[in-house]
This record gives sequence, structure tokens and C-alpha cells, in this order.
Amino acid sequence: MTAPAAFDALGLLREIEGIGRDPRRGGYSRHVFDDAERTLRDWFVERATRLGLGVETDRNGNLWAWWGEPGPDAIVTGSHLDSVPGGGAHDGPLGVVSALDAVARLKGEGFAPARPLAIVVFAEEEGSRFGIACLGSRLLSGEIDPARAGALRDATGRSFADAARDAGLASFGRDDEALSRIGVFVELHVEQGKGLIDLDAPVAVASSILEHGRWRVDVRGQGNHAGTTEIADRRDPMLPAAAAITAARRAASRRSGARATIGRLEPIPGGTNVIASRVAAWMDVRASSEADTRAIVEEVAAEVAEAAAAEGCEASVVEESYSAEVRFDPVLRDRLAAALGGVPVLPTGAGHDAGVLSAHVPTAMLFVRNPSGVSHAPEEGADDAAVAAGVDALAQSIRELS
Ligand code: HGY
Ligand code: MN
Ligand code: MN
Repeated sequence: MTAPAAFDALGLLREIEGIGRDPRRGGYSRHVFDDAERTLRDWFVERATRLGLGVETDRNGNLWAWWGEPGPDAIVTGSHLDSVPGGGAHDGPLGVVSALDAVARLKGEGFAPARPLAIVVFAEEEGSRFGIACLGSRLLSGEIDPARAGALRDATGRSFADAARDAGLASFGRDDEALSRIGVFVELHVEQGKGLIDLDAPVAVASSILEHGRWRVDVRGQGNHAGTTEIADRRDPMLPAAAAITAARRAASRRSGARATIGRLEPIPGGTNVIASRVAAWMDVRASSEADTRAIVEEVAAEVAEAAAAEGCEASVVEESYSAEVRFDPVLRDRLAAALGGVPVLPTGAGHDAGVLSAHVPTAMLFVRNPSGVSHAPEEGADDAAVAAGVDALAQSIRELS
């Protein structure tokens, strides 16, 4: 039986496909508490309310749509609605629309969960505005100090504390009441890779998430005129920044399964005919062990320091966030894989709120096939058959856990 047309996952995705489009980058730019994300929040509240769920916002800006009274030992599913800059349509929203569809379907079948059930929408999962990924689930679980979170600033210099206050949050930080209500969390997410393509399967259960972290590289030199400054007289911070980019690739290439990326670079002042005075770069490093992850960072830092010395610049490499490897609850993992008829079990290199919560409550993830295998880019996708299979799998998981 399919959900009432009003709650079909593909139809719900079409309803929001125009929200937060980014004409310059392509894809979507939907960042926590900005206009697009707030429109998506309103859309979710309206849809969940129409589905007969009671919606509340917790102290950290996460949305909770309850089927029945909020209660302990709840089955919680959901994901996020924010995106990376120029991101795809499915990273986050697929988990939210699939949860609405699955709940609508179960309701339509007269299913009554034996435990409280909630759909959650976590805030700032990508960390695209304030720099720390999974900020809403980290705050909820006490994994980030609220004072540090409040002091985080976006590209305009606005603090998270100010943005949260403007969004109506009186305070933020660990929320034991919200955390204690979660009995089990199952997040459905578009696969950010080609595993299901290679296996020719629509759905998988997650096994693990790579160790990963973010570091900020700052280089300071001397701004000057591009036309009147001899090469020998330059202290150009772009050279050590360039060394960071190539060193990151080289260091990761030497370690099986490791990845290191610098995709965000901000020279100041950024003029075509101007030697930059300083450069900020952000590095994302992921590997199968902490030793490999930190070794990559050390190698990059050493090459940046050498290039900075040669160019008469000063440089620093500072850790901004770190997440240890996640191994999802093996009992829950195997129970869901079996309940879904023996679907594949796949690892991922992508971080998720489910990864944060896995340290606090039994947590699982379901992956849905992405025909391009591409993510964090407009080419991200999920074929219709896989989306339908994902909703079936989520509904079956809820039945199994109830
Ligand atoms: O960066 C990640 O892995 C996730 O998409 N936030
Ligand atoms: Mn993402
Ligand atoms: Mn995501």
C-alpha cells in the first residue's frame, strides 16, 4: 500500500525542489536559519502537522514531529534539510521525506506503534554556515560546548548565538530530556557513493563511518601590487596555501582509503591585480584510523611550514572538529539487514547526525541508491525505484523495531 498521495516521498521532494536553488553554483544552498532553510522548516512543520504529528522545536533548533505523546524509548527517524553550498537535492531531504512517507503509509495501514515515534530534522548538519558539522546533534548530545558553539561565526561575522536567538532559541546546549526520549535512531540517507550501483541493489544498511576531521589553515604574508612587486620582494601567502592543497592529496594518496580535501579557500583581499595579504583554507581529512588521519595533517602542516618559511610568511594549522570512526550498533545493524531480507551492509566516508548519536543511543542508517554516485554536487540523485524501496525499508524497520 502506498502513502496517501499527499505524502509520497517523490511528491514531497518535488514540493521543495524550488527552495534554495543556487543559480551561481548550481544545486542548492540551504544553510541553517537562512531564508531557504527556514522555508523548509515551515514546510516540514506544515506537512508533519497535516499528517497528525505534534511538532516541537528543541532548544538547539532541531525539529521533532511526534506520533503520539513524546515519550521514552521512542523510535526516531529523520535527517536534515540544510545543504552544502551548491549541494544536491537528496542529501538530507531524502531522509525527511522518506520518514513522512513511511509514517503516512503506516498510519494508512492502521499500524499503531507500540512505542512513541518521532521524525527529527537536525539543524546545521553540514556545518556550511558555522563551520562545525552536525552542530544540532552535537549540541543535543553535549558533544560541543555551548559557549564554543555560540561563538562560531558565519562568513558575515554573525555568531551562532545571535542567529539562534533571531531564530527564537532562548538558549542551547545539552538536552538530556530530548536525548533520553530516543530509544533507537534510524536515519535514511541517499548513498554518497557507488556501492549500491556496483551491487545493483536499491537499499543497504550502514556498517561504519570513517574517522574524520576539519582543520583551518591560515597563512599571513604581505599584500602588495601585482605589477610593481618583484618576485624576490614578495611574501605571497598563496604559495604556502598551494603547498597545502598538493600536500593534502599526496599524503592521502599514500594511505589506503584515506581522503584529504581543500575545497574552500579565502584569499584576502581577493583582487586579480593584488598579492594577497593572507589566505584561509579549510582541510577535510578522513581515514580508517586516527593514526592515519593525524599523520596526514602532520605531513600537510610540515609542508605548509616549509613553504611559508621559504616565502617569508607565517602559517598555522588548527583543528576545528574531529569525529572518531563510527561503528553502528552491530545487533541493530544485523537485525535490520535481516528484517529487510538480507540487504547489503556498506561503510561510508560521510559523516551524519546518526554518527554523533551512535555514541549515545542504538543507531542505524539505511542507504538508498544514487545512480550517479555523486554527492555534495548538483549531480546527486536517487532513482525512483530506489526511493520507493527506501520508504518500504524504513516502514519495515519501524515495524520491526516497534
Ligand atoms: O561532511 C560530511 O561527511 C557530511 O555530508 N556532513
Ligand atoms: Mn552532506
Ligand atoms: Mn547528509
